[in-house]
Amino acid sequence: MAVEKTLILVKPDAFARGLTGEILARFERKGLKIAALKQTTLTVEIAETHYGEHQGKPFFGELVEFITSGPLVAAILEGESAIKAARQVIGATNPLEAATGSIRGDFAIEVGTNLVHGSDSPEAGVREAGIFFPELS
Ligand code: ABT
Ligand code: MG
Repeated sequence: MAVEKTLILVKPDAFARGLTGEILARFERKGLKIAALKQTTLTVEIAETHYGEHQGKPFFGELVEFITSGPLVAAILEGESAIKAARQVIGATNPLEAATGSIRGDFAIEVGTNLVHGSDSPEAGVREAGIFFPELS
């Protein structure tokens, strides 16, 4: 076990639905600490950098359009095994396969609007934290 940092996004769909507080509360109740927090609206350039691993995939255009469509909330969460813990709280990528009790399982239906992002490795956590909070690195 190791203390890790993960980058969380409350995506524009969740922000617009007024789920920001509910979502952040679930991470806090899990035991993760909020180390940084901000509201921002992404430029296409930052969105393409953040989702760089998906460049060329059929859903990439829609993904960038969606994630830049309105304000979102970005947070760095810190704690033991924060990457895995946060992804457990978030649930599977496809909300219809996400467990009840997870954020996506409880509040989402479609994969293209699945409410929350969480880094998928410690390396991604460091990279993504640098994109959203350059002032901290
Ligand atoms: P993110 O936390 O947003 O990265 O989602 P997750 O890691 O659970 O899933 P990945 B595979 O990284 O998906 C990134 C975004 O792309 C969307 N997507 C994914 C689709 O729209 N269609 C697909 O077939 C797949 C595989 C879901 C994710 N984001 N949104 N919004
Ligand atoms: Mg991902």
